[in-house]
Amino acid sequence: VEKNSMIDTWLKKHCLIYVGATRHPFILSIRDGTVNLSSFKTWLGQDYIFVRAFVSFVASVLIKAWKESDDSGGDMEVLLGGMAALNDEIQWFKNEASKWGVQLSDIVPQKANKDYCRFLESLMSSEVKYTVAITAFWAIEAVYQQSFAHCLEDGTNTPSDLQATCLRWGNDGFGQYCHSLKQIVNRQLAKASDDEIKEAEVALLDVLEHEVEFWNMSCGGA
Ligand code: HMH
Repeated sequence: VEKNSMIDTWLKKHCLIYVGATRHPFILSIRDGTVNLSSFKTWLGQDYIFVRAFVSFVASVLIKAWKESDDSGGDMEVLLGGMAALNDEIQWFKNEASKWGVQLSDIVPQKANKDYCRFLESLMSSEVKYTVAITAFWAIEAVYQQSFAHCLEDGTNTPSDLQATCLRWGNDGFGQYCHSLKQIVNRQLAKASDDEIKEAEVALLDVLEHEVEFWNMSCGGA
């Protein structure tokens, strides 16, 4: 079905870091039920801050789509659907935080989070091409989709009070959405210049590294 998928080629080439991001010890600890709840709460509070930066990044990708892509692939609709989901997600974080006794107004972003948000901000520049930004966007969503779907497979020990979290990113609808993003990326890469393709590959690797650091930070507890 997916011939000439540049993304699949890259994921094979960068398999180790990709597995590092999508099968991180933090995710494996949710999956086998040994997760430390203070790590989970750290992740929850830090990710809320991340998502607020992420919404701004997605807005910037939408602007690039409007300027650079023709209307044929339905890119704007896919991105707008993603933004609608993020609106939901922010409310979900607030509810979840109050459930777990996490005070969101007190959260101080940790270094890995600040570094990741700064990276997003660098991609918001109008100098950065749509192809590069949408590649990063797909990767950011795909890591969470792959990670949390892994916790929902048969025979896993995911604690029942974390199932809803895993379903948020591990549900089939989110999987479909990531697939739509991936198709957009592959289509963009197929017509991109060599320089753009190189930049997009670097952006993918940057995302994977930031995701690993973000999980590491969560494991740190505190
Ligand atoms: C750190 N990566 C991080 N947080 C998220 N919420 C996502 C990806 C996906 O939305």
